[in-house]
Amino acid sequence: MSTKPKLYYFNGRGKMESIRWLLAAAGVEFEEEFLETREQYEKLLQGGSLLFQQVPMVEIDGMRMVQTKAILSYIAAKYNLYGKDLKERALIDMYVGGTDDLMGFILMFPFLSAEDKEKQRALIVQKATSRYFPVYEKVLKDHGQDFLVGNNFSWADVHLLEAILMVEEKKSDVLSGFPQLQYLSGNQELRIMSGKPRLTYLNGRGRMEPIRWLLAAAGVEFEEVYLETKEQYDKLIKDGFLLFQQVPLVEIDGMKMVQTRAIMSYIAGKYNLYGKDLKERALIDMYVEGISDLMQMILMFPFSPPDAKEKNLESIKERATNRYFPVFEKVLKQHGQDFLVGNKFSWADVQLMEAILAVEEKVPDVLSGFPQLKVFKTKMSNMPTIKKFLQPGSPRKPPPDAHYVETVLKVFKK
Ligand SMILES: N[C@@H](CCC(=O)N[C@@H](CS)C(=O)NCC(=O)O)C(=O)O
Repeated sequence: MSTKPKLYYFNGRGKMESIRWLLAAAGVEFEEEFLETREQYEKLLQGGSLLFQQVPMVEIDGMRMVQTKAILSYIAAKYNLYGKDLKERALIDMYVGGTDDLMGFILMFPFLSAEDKEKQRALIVQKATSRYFPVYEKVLKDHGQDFLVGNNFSWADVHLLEAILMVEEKKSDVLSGFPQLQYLSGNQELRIMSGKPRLTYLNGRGRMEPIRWLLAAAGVEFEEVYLETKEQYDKLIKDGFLLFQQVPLVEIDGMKMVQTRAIMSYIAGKYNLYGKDLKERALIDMYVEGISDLMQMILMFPFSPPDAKEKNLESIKERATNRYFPVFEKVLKQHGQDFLVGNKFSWADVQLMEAILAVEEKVPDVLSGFPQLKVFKTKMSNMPTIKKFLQPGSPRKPPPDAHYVETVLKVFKK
């Protein structure tokens, strides 16, 4: 199973383009296999990959999905682009449906004769300007928000932007009577094009490592800026990047986020790793905070004076074995599920996996009395995104060494 979603289609827009748009808008990288020959198509058929003998087909999370709408719904829900409740979802479905009808006029355009093309171009512009665009213009004007539904970026916005650009290709000034849509398209383009989250921290684990874990587990690629000098750090403060003059800093979705916990909540929420309701969220928060307390001891370990190291190591071992790991061993044993909360992969699982590996580096046999955690570790290691993160060359950082400690002290010297 590949880590990234893999898309099977022709090397052109067609029905796959909306899927590409939605993945791109969610910040998810994907692979593509372009169908060029009949043999390729037949191979897919024979392998049983195409439920209705049709593409688009997308391999994602161990499934071979067909039916464009079903694929889009799955991606929208997975990456939190599908509203916060059923009513928002209904609204998004209606808007996406309308936009889709408009796009239907465009999809067949390339296959028309030159004469029919001119007629179709006029029809597309007429439908866009008299039926569909006025709806969205009014919605945006009436509620005065940046996005179509629930003041949140959603699939409806992504789909509309795709349609706007397609209609603009047919008539470049088609938005001239639609000021709200002009704003929306500029705004969303920026958002979608703004690309990967950018992480600023030292070139080591520290407080950024759980953020790297979470993004990696969510399958999100990111860029990193490493602080090597005090001047770099002072400049960030001077330029107003660091709200409390501290890193981690994560630039994401147009925000300059600081405070590890806030950053991780945002990422967990955005990528649907934060439970299905407030109660699941509360449980995830409790687990994550407990694990963070343990991780705090590991975080500070390299900075402890040599004569305190042995004692501190003993405390880490004691707390892991007697306080934290037994909790998760019991949770997993009692509900018998693969994941800590709600039978679904969440931020809590990511955090526990990071902690298990970090403690094992210090106390290799720490899991000897925890059979459930051993199974959990194996399962987590085989999740495609985590598997990839654990491989050499990933953004995962090595344990802190003397050079790292020196750099931290140098960069943050008062
Ligand atoms: N509560 C903050 C604490 C951040 C923090 O202590 N960052 C350290 C680096 S790991 C820092 O920037 N220290 C410089 C300073 O506090 O002046 C968070 O979780 O992000």
